[in-house]
Amino acid sequence: MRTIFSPKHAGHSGQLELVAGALVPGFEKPSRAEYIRARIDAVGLGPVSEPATHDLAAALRVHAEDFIALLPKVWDMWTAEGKSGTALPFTWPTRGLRGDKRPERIDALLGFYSFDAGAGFVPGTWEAVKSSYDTALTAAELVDGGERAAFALCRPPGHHAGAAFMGGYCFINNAAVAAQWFRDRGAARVAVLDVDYHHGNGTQEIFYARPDIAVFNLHADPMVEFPFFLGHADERGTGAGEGFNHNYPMPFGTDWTAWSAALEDACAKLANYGPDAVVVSLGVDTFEKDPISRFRLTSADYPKIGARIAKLGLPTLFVMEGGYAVEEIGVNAVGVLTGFEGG
Ligand code: SP5
Ligand code: ZN
Repeated sequence: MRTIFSPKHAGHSGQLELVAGALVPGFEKPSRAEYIRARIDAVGLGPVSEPATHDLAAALRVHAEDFIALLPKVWDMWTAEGKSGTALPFTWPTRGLRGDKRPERIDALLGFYSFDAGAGFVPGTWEAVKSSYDTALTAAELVDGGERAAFALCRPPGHHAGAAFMGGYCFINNAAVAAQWFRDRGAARVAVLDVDYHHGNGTQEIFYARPDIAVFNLHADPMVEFPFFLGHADERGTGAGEGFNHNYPMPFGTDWTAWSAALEDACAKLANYGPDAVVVSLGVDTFEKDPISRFRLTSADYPKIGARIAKLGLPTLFVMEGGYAVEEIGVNAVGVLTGFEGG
């Protein structure tokens, strides 16, 4: 399997995030991608190449124009106000405030276009976000061109980003961009299978009213885990999209036995849906040693995930999402891919 990977991810580095009342170094750090990159070579997964540059048209198919227009400007607007450090919001237009007025100042704009303080900007953030987007599209082109599968080694991740908001380490929703791109290239139906530990709230929001892109999400119960405000089992889609969104919330401590039962159910429904392509939001923060998560998958489980996805027999794009146990992230993420290839 071919991998697309950009060294430009590394500029998104040193950003702080708010954890338990303190600003701490972000868990979503450059070494994550480097460990995966190294593991690809170690196991001989296949060639690795850099993405081609794309314009933002494919992003505008799933994101709001004003939101996408802001992203390249955030850092300059932040420093123009004399600020440094990590560009983070601190005010949000929640219930009881006005969400119809777009403020002028950058700190307010960050709140207007975020659902948390988890997507901080540093000087290299936009270039990394753009390279992650290019990575997803370039890998999608390989699958569209006839490859059985491809791996978009995206960083930063994307599945928490919605049509007009960032959050949860995510800025542009790479998996959603790719799924819509497959539709625009002629796929009648596309499925997104999100196996990250956290609910892919952005992907769900983007496709919630759509019957042509079905979304399957396996994740920790939002009653007790981030993103908290979406991801329940009763969220089944709306309007024409009713019945095309499938959530599998699971309790802390979920191991392979319970998790794989959910995967089996999702894969059966996915096969029945009959998509022309599958986009896998590949998070490996389900790992037992993940520092921010509470599932109990082991490294031996990840190849089994890949093998089950391969059994679908569909053109498959893997898009990297979360996973924060950096020393094992390469073994686990690439384990899914080698499992897919039957090795
Ligand atoms: C793509 C992805 O996996 N995003 C996850 C965003 C999670 N943000 C909330 C992090 C909460 C961290 N809690 C730290 C507990 C440390 N013991
Ligand atoms: Zn996650």
